[in-house]
Amino acid sequence: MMQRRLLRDMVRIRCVEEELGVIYRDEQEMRTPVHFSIGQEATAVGVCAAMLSTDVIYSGHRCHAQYLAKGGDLTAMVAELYGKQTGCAAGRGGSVHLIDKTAGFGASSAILGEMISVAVGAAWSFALRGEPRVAATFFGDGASEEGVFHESLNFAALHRLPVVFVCENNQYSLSSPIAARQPIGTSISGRARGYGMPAHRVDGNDVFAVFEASKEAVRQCREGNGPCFLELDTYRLREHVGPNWDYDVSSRSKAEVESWVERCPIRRAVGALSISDPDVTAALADWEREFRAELHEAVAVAKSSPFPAVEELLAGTYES
Ligand SMILES: Cc1ncc(C[n+]2csc(CCOP(=O)(O)OP(=O)(O)O)c2C)c(N)n1
Repeated sequence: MMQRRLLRDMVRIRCVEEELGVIYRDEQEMRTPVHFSIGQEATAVGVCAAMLSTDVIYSGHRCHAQYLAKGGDLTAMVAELYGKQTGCAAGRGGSVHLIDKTAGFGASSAILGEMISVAVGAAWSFALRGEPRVAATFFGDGASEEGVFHESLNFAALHRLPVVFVCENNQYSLSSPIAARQPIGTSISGRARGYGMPAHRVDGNDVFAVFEASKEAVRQCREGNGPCFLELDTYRLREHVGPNWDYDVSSRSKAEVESWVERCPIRRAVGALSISDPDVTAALADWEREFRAELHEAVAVAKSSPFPAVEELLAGTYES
């Protein structure tokens, strides 16, 4: 049943990231910055569940959740974090440069906003070739302040391209709150509407609401009616980069973070589902065991894999 699948996918991402966070901190062997989506799983899962495997998504620095939700290979992702040749970017990219073409995960990049334009380019190619495929691009509220965001929305609206813009509004750009960066009364979805596309603001911690809104957005794109914008309100529970809680060191208060722990998308989905599906709590414990074991297996594979050979390091660059 779809609702269970949505919950299960969120639990998998949460388990993978929580375990990775502990190993990352304790071992110091993954030499890559890691931006976790702990607390934001509903956005990736709800949107990706509404897409087909032939559709393509793009993301930014906070990309593990979307990669996994779209069906990206976990073993290759973990190997990438360890910088190994078996990684999804052959150990050259690290956590912020994931890719899995088979799963329809086009690319991610740490340059804020860059992938918004690349997704528009992909959607343009679908339109020119007459392929019934849809592109989606995930980015934060901070990235919506980049010039490329505005150019991309304008171009996509002008050419009626099949692209879903997914803004994960977690209210912060590093430790800078949105109120310190945008004039009072600004609405990111409102700005998108100004470019002439439908834009919806949705509770991004309600996976079922995200899924319903995404189905509609993807349908509209696939039917050739042009782009659609989703602003999904959510909250990053851990520090901007790394596995720790940050309320002692950043501008976020403990009370604020805790209020969002209460609104955790997994808790909420369990609460909603357990009314009609009382066995879900028991299933949850089984899934957690399964996913934590799956992650540890991927870590073992990554550790036993080779680093790229020194003489191969320029392979794939412009110079080679
Ligand atoms: C072009 C560019 N400018 C600045 C940065 C530095 N930077 C990295 S992450 C980040 C904040 C991003 O905030 P947001 O887009 O809201 O995403 P979130 O981290 O909240 O998921 C910034 C400013 C960058 N990577 N690229």
